[in-house]
Amino acid sequence: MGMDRRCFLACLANASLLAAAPGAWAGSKQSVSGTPDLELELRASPDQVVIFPGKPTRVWRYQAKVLHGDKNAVASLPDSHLGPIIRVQRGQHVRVHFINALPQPSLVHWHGLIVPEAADGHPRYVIGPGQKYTYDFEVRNRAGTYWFHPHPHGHTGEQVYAGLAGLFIVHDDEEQALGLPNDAQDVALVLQDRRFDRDNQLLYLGSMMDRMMGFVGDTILVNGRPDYVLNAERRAYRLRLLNGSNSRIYKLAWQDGSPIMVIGTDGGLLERPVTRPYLTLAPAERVELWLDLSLLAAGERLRLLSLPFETASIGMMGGMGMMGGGTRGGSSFEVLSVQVGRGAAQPARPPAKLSAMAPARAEQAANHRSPRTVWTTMAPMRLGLNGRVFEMTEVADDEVVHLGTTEVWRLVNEASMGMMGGMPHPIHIHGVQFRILKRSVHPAAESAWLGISQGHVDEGWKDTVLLMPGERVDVLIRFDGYPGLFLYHCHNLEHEDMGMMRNYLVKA
Ligand SMILES: [Cu+2]
Repeated sequence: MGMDRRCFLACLANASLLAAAPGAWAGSKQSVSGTPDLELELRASPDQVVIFPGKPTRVWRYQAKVLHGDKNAVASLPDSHLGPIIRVQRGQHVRVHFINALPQPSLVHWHGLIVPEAADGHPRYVIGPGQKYTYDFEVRNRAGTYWFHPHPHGHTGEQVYAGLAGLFIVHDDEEQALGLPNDAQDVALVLQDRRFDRDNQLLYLGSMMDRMMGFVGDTILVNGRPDYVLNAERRAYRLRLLNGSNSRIYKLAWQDGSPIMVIGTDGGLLERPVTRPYLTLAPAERVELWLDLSLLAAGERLRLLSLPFETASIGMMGGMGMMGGGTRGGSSFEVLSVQVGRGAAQPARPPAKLSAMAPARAEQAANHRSPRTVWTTMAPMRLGLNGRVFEMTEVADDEVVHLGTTEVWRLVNEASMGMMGGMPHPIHIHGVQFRILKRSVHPAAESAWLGISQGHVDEGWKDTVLLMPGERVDVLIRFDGYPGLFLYHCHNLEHEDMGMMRNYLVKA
């Protein structure tokens, strides 16, 4: 808690310094000049919404309006305080004027997008209440489901928790030629867990344990609503799932046991559809599903469950089953249900080929024989990366990469296996989309790992990868975005806020 406060004050100090610095208001230095294709005002402010009968719930929310460009580029997430959904075409120049109408410093990170450093939402660009910041970037990413959320150091968890999470959906020509389900059949679903008090108000971080393990709620919300029902027709759907939870990992499965068909991951479409018996979805990860409801009977209800799983089989916590019990695993619970309509079935097939993807091989990286290694570390009550915690502008010698190069990063989650019995860490790297080369697991942690490892979709482009206790994952990263200071961190938001985050520098 002390560390949090210190960071908060440091952030404020930083904000005031930056406010006076030239360029801080101008957004990106590498911005495209001229009139943007899409210009938005995005405002974050407190609001009240009715989630349960009785008192409305106090939330924080984003609201956007189009100042210039396609008026349909912004849509609200239906019946939700989350969102909005911003839809763009690859190659478009986007300018977003962010207005912080919150009582706290904030800023916007465009999760998964390759944008210049000044537009990436690094916490050093935080702005205070009442201030404004302009994000200016060209959409370089492939068609896919990206998202945006606050990133002020020490307060990301509470701000996302309060309701700040929107979707940024990119379309491109390759994707549009596929004729995938669109309009009402293209559905975004944000999965979150929350706790509420008797007055319907959000509760956050009850204990030190919440902070160390990550917050878990006892109520599942989809698009900000409990007991979520998607009313659907008997035809094919494209479901875009975002795990917008602070720390909860889902093991998703259809209740009828049918396999889950996946067509996309964090960075867009896969080469071809794949199926999984269940899906493991860690915080910040996205998957796109193909769901053919023409196969179901009229009026049927299909439930999406989260199945129980262990997070660790070793050490104190795992041994006592604390992490496996109750909120994280324990028993199955329903995430959402799909109510199938009574109209005629309209069968459809997913395209056999979705997207062109070059194979990813370790040999493409100059350092493949000696990968750059990132260890999760845990000094007592101090989670870190390679033994370090976040410092606003600090970069160590081994945190420098060069623009235009390709590297293997070996992410290792073995150090935390001891005292706390192991914790999952979803690692997010800003400024890039990467490929997963291989996973392996320490023998002592294998049994828990086997319970979720069939649910990864490692074939596609990723910006966030789950490291289970005892796991190591090699990822292939090409630094072909922008030079500057970018972040890599745990996307368990409580871990991130405690400092399990570091800068890396991309040198031009
Ligand atoms: Cu973590």
